Amino acid sequence: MAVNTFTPPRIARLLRGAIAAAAVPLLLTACSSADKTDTVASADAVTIADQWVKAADSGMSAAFGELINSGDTPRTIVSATSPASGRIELHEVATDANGTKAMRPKRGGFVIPAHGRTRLQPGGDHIMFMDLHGPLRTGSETSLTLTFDDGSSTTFTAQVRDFAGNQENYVPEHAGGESHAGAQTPAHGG
Ligand SMILES: [Cu+2]
Repeated sequence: MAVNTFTPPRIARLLRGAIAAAAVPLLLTACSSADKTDTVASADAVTIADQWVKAADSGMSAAFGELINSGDTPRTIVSATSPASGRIELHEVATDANGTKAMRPKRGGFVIPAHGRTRLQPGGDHIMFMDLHGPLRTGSETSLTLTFDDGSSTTFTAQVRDFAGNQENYVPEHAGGESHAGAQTPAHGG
């Protein structure tokens, strides 16, 4: 349609537009190629959603939520800390030969698959608060820091909620029977 109007100023304007349009895809390419090198820290690739902590007066509690990995490689959480508990472990729930469910430290930590999710929930994997410094009251919040195997860490807050169902055996040392009545286990009001 503009075949007869190729005056020099018009061509220059067209060229300038073409160069500006080409610059945008170049920038996008640079960003996506950086992602593929896997230099992204795990803490930047993984987010948590729906996180919460079970209300408890003393002793033990647990945190739950959904871990979401937006990156191209699996990520692994190896430890956790919180000002609410002197010690925290990463637990799984297993069923023993007697059919009794008991929790235990999860070897290798929590793995979140590439572009996948790992759900921490009652009756399954959970972040175990082994030694509460004080009561966790319903409606309050506590902070929680997760550390990955690449050394990066992420801190978030989790709301304390009432939860009555799915009571696991939270003193695994007692799961084997009554023979260890005198074992050095944390006091457990229950
Ligand atoms: Cu546990």
